[in-house]
Amino acid sequence: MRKLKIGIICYPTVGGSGVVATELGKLLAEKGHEIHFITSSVPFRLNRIFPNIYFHQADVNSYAVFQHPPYDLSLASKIAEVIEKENLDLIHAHYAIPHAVCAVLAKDMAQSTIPVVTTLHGTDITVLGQDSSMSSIIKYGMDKSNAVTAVSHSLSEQTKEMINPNKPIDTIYNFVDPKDYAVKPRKELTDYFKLSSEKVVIHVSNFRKVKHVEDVVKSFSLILNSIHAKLLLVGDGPEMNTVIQLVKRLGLDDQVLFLGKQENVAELYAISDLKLLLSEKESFGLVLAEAMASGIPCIGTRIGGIPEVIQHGENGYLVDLHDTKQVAEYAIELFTNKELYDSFSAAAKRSVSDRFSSAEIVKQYESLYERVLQND
Ligand code: GMT
Repeated sequence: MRKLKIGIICYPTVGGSGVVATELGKLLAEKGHEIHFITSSVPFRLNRIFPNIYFHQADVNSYAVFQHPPYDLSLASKIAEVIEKENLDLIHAHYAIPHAVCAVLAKDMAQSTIPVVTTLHGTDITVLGQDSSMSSIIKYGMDKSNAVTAVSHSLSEQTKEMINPNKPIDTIYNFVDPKDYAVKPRKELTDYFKLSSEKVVIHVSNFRKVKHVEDVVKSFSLILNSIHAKLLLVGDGPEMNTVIQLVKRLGLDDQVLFLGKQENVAELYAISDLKLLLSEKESFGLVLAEAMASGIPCIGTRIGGIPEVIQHGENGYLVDLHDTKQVAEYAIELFTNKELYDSFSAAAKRSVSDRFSSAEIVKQYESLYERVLQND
């Protein structure tokens, strides 16, 4: 494929969509494309210098006359500037709103015909799409894009039902680079976090209400009736205080460790045995694929895109929302049957390399870029 100049618009902070956008940019750069991140700060996963990756900052200032800082407009102006100055071939916006809409506005400002590819990550559709005042601008962003992708079939279907866009939606799954998760357990971490007889259960999220971290703690407390274990809670967010209170109430202070936001989750997966993700909404659950790449079986809710990642009874288990008893039963089954555990662990790694490996998924994005450029 010919080498392209690609502008990537995403949220730069910790979060699945920012991770996917940044990792995609890095992998495309490794393949020789020139990548221009246009974001409000340096994406947090952009932790190495690449000669063909550029960063353009959209400054978001507060002005006394404006009640809210004009993020979207500053970003659109910056995108328009970069389209012209760098002579970009294509824009890839992550999130329909605001980013696809910003890209479309920028294209118009720059009087350009540059194609816009939009990737839907979930929250824009599953939360904002329910708000009728937002659904028409989401539809606008999608219809004005040259191609739209969603990170799971579930999200594609849900978007069609809720937004009814005129654009078809391609499903391109999220991805991980399996070699990033081939990490050996560090002895000092293992010694610090657990006794040798203990299993480690891990949960990673932004502690939003939809993640139901309380169900993770309740399930863990039931697991403790049969298994010596520790729970690592990684991340931070609005529900943190509620979770802290629950841990206290259940008398689990010594068994539950709050690690806050962490960047190097691969090292934590390397010392973990089981991952729980018990969300009410989840378009894909990138953290599941990350854990599976480390050989960690996962238990997740039968919600959104999770059943496309966890294959029930093969590499993990699916449960109904709030069914903490079932979570504990499955966890105990895995912890007490080594043969079963080992087969789930191997299947978890295999399913990531077969279905969610970065090398394969990046090719799918490149073919899509080629397609929109040919149709241009
Ligand atoms: O899960 C979140 O709250 C963060 C959100 C984001 O924008 O980063 O995650 C969404 O996008 C991820 C990457 O595509 C998906 O893996 C998550 O499942 C999705 N979150 C939800 O759908 C709630």
